[in-house]
Parts: sequence; C-alpha cells; structure tokens
Amino acid sequence: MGALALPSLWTAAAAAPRKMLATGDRVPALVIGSGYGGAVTALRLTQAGIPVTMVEMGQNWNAPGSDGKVFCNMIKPDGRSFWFRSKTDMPTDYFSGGSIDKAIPSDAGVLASEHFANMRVYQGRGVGGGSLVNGGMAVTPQQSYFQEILPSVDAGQMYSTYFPRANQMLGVNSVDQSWWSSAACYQFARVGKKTAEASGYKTEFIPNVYDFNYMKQEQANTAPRSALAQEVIFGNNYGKKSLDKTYLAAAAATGKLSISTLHTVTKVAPAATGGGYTVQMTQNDVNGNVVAQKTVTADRVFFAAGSVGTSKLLVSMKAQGALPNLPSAVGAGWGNNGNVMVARANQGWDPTGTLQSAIPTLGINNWADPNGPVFAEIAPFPSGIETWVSLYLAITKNPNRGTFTFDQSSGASVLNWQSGWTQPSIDAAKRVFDTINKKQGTIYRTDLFGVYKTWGDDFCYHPLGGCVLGQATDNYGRLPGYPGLYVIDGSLIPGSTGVNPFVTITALAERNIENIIANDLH
Ligand code: FAE
Repeated sequence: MGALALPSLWTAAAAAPRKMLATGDRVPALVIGSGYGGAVTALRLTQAGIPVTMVEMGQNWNAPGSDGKVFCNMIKPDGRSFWFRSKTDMPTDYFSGGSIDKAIPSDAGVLASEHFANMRVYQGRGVGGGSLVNGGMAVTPQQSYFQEILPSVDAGQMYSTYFPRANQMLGVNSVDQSWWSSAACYQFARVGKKTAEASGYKTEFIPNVYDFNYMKQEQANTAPRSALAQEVIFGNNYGKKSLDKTYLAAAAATGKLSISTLHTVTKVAPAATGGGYTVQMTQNDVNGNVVAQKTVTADRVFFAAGSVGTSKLLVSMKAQGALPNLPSAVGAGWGNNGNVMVARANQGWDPTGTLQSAIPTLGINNWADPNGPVFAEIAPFPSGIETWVSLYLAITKNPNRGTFTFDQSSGASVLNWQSGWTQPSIDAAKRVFDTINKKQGTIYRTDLFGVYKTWGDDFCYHPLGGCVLGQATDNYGRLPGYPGLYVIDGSLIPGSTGVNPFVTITALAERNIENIIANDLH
C-alpha cells in the first residue's frame, strides 16, 4: 500500500527505456557503475543536455521473484542475496559455536562480498550500487575532519552548497524521536543508548534515507513490512530511497539516460582513431554465462565503479599497457574507513527485542577522544528471537592504507592489506566497549564473527580510496594525461571519512561534476 503512495518519480528509473549498448556504438558520455558517484554524474550530465550511457555489472532490481518480492530478506537468503556465491557469506556468520551460512543458488545477487587477502569487502551490485544494500545512514562528516582528509577541497563551499544539495537530493529524513522512544522495533537502540550513556558516552540520532513515515506504518501494521521484516543488506522491498528512486529516477526523467545492466567493463583505452576511448565489456546472464563481448567508443568515460571496482580497473589498465601513463598513485591510499564490528551480551533485564528495525538510527560519538576516535553505529541484529545482543559497527581513525596492484600471474588486481592493520581500530573500539562492559557488568559476544572471536576485523562495508583526489587525479577527479577520463566515486576519498560515507561521496561528486561540466563540456 505504502509503495503505491510514493511519488511517481520513485518509479521513473524503473520505467525508463534502456537502449542496450551494441558493438560499434559511439556515445558522448559513458559512466561505469550506477552507485552514488555514477548516479550524480548521470543526473547532472543529462540535465546539461548530454546523453548518458551507464554500464552496470549488476541487475536492474525491479522485477519480483516467485514470492512476489524483488528482494529476499536476511533470514531466508536465496539466489537474490549474494553475487555469485553458492553459500552465504554473512558479516556475522556464526552463532553459538557454529556457522550460520546457508547454501544458496549462485546467481547475480545484490550483495557482493569480494575476498582479498585479510579483507572481505561488501558492496552493492545492481542499478543503484551500494544504495540497494546499505543501512541508509546519511551522515555529514564534521567539517574539521573533512578538511583534514581532503585539504585541497574548499570545505566552506562543500558545507554551504554540496552537502546540503546531496542531502536534499538523497531524500534524507530524521526519525520522529517521540515515536522512536516507544516503538517496539527500536527497543534494541534504546538499550544501546541507555548502556552507552550510563557508561559516560554521548549518543546522537543519525538521519537516514529510509522513509521513517513509511516505517511508522510498518510498525502499525498498515503497510507491508520491509525494515521490520529483516530486509536491508539484500535490499529493501519498500521504504528505502535508494538511488534508483532519487538521482537515477530524476536522470531517467530527462529521457537522456540509458543503462546497460549485467554488463561488466573490462578495458578502457584511447581509441585508435577519431579520439575518445574504446571501452570493452562482457555481458552476462544472471547465472553468469557470457552472453556477448562488446566494444564501444566513448568521448568521455566516468569511472564510478566504486573504490574497489575503479581501483581494480585502473591498476590493471596501467599494468597491461592500456592506460600506461596513469600516475603511480593509482591503486594507493585504500582504507576501510576504520571499520570494525563488535557485539555485547546485555544483562537479562535488558532485552533487545524480537522485532528489530533493520535500519539504524543512533551512533555513539566518541570522535573527540584524542587517544582513539570512535563513531559507533548502534546496529540492529534482527534475528526474530530475543538474543540480548547489542551489535556495533565502529568507524575509527585507522592510519593504515592498502594498495591495489595488478598480479600478472593471476591476471587479477589484488589488494595488499596486512592482517594486523585493523588493530588500531580494535584498540580504539575496545576502549569504548571495555568501558561499557565494565560499567554495565556485561561481556563481549565471542560467537558471532567466528569461534571465540570478539572482533569482526576482516571485513568492511566502507571501502574508500585507491584513486585519491589530488594524488591520482587532479583536484576534480580528472585523470592526468588522459583528457576525458574521470574518477567520480568513493575511490577519491583517502581511506577514511570518520562517518558512514555515502553523503560525502555524493557531495564530492556534485562538486566535481559541476566543475567538469563548466570547464570541459561547454
Ligand atoms: P558503489 O555504490 O559501490 O557503486 C559502484 C557500482 O559499480 C556498483 O553498482 C557495481 O556493481 C558497479 N561496478 C563495479 N565494477 C564494475 C564494472 N567493471 N563494470 C560495470 N559496473 C561495475 O560506489 N554508507 C553510508 O553512508 N551509510 C550506511 O548506512 C551504509 N551502510 C552500508 C551497509 C552495507 C551492507 C554496505 C555494503 C555498505 C554500506 N555503506 C553505507 C557504504 C556505501 O553503500 C558505499 O560507501 C557507497 O555505495 C559507495 O558509493 P560509490 O559510488 O563509490
């Protein structure tokens, strides 16, 4: 019901015609990837009158499966959950001494867990990229920290123009705190707030792109449940303003956007004649079978394949001689935004609730601590049963940076991330959660990330960097030596934002594309 009441713009991206690319096509602007960077690029270019061809390796998630739903939930994962895995690879993949991962059909699912040595990186796959699978937490970083990580960017302009623009376009809203204070689905968050504040830490409400008015209807049982039906990391069937309903819908409404889905870009190189770049791609079906290999030409190419996707492509193009003059900084400066996960077992009198909204609303803000800044999301653990678990995704200031390189023997781009490099994150988070445990007389859960493993330190949700602004590119994402090639996604941000990153990625893309349109396209 609620879905029907949504503004018509919300469905525009799904309804937009999609002319599929064919070998031999020549296009003015090709965007690789349809996450935040790609969606901003598509909207602003199409509004400037430039037709945009988007190439997305994942599916267009708009057709219901046999159960009538587009996405599956976290309790009953099926082939729609993971990107080509025969078994789930859950972030919290153990419970009470055993693995809880389940066998699934290997399909082009919506959530990828990409394995590198010592680091699994979770990413969205499909039209909308990470917006399809993320928790929707829409956080603007502290201006002082933004200035610290990106000193070459005019922070005043970011905070007066581009952050407000991003928040408005993304449809960011805030939870009604009086509703929240008694809603059954946020019992877990109230326990997280109470135990943190009683231990001397500040908590704060975090804005989100999930429509909290819709969630009220879910709680009242007047609309189909999504956040309250264990839906988030494999997609939300209702309620979430993912990019296909905001930026991409607006871009599609111009009539100038086409998206080729299940197409993976494999090579970009200067065109032999006529200028521009040849772009090679592989088209697959949902089972992973190759349908076609295609080569097209683009006057301009925007890399928006995400921190991992863009970094992998660029280091392989440099190493394999397709783009040999890329700067040596390409591939460097990768970080996990200091991510580390941890869980506590609460006291028996502090149940966290059998009904938990999959959308977080609160963070513990201990960023001002000079001995180890921490911003910890009070995360849901929606299992449908009472667990007394408080789960946290801590964002910390970890100085370690990984590097992508191309491995000639395997023919793949690899990430160098050493196993001890997450330790500064653990140390910072441990100070906060040791204190909470001590004050509350509680203990860590050691059964969620492995057998007797306290810290979820071998995976991240927030890959950032690999093609850092002002180092691998100019101050607006232009790749030096290759006019018409741009980077416009999370790979521009040097490994850390101090908060959940998509608002920063979006705002920076807004800033960069405005400059590119003004200076390169007019
Ligand atoms: P991204 O959104 O990853 O988009 C890249 C797109 O490129 C994807 O659709 C790929 O399928 C596609 N692609 C990659 N390689 C190719 C190729 N070779 N050819 C064609 N297409 C390709 O990049 N952030 C927050 O701020 N708040 C949250 O609450 C939050 N929760 C999260 C929860 C989870 C489970 C995960 C995985 C992430 C979460 N994030 C959150 C992170 C956020 O989603 C992420 O930073 C952004 O999505 C990154 O945006 P990009 O535009 O860089």
